[in-house]
Amino acid sequence: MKVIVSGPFGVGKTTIIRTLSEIPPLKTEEVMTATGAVVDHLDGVRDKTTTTVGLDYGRLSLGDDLALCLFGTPGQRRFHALWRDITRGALGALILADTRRIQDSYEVMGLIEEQGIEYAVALNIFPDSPRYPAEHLRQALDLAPHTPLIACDARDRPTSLAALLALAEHLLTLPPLRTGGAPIAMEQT
Ligand SMILES: Nc1nc2c(ncn2[C@@H]2O[C@H](COP(=O)(O)OP(=O)(O)OP(=O)(O)O)[C@@H](O)[C@H]2O)c(=O)[nH]1
Ligand SMILES: [Mg+2]
Repeated sequence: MKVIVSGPFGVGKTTIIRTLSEIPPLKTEEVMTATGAVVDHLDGVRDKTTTTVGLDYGRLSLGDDLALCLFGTPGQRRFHALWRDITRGALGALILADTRRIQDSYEVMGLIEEQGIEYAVALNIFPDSPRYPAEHLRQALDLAPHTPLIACDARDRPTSLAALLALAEHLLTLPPLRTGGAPIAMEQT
């Protein structure tokens, strides 16, 4: 089962895949430079020194006959051209959000919705993250009533696993057609 891990720049996508993966994750991290400082806003993640420039990949087996293949998207707009290929054929997405800048997740939610992919939202809680009642957050994110909203710490396996399982359970409750994700287009030869 192909699952996307997405969210805005610096929200913890690479971290949560590293936390969850049972194999050494594939990463495409590059050091951030002074040139990118104009567009790479480090508010809330000041110690961040690298950024994903391609994708992340990890895998997590759930029992003997189901493996979740976790594909992380790059967080920055300038890499959005890669999105279509990374998300193709995905059954669901875990979208990370940060309550210090919740509006940064809107664009990603829109992109995932455009692809017809069902998702759950996981709030990655940082030490200075403001806490809000769940119903306020659901309203701010304009979530459908059935969309799971969970809190996690991307560095912590139990809470990260709980977020992923909430997505998996959600996908399993949907009728088969709703879990198809975007159709896989035939390549032109
Ligand atoms: N305190 C705290 N720090 C975190 C948490 N998750 C990630 N971090 C830190 O926040 C920074 C961002 O993490 P990344 O996993 O690189 O974020 P990303 O979403 O993959 O970033 P891009 O790929 O550049 O968009 C890193 O410095 C992490 O160590 C968390 O849950 N709590
Ligand atoms: Mg990353």
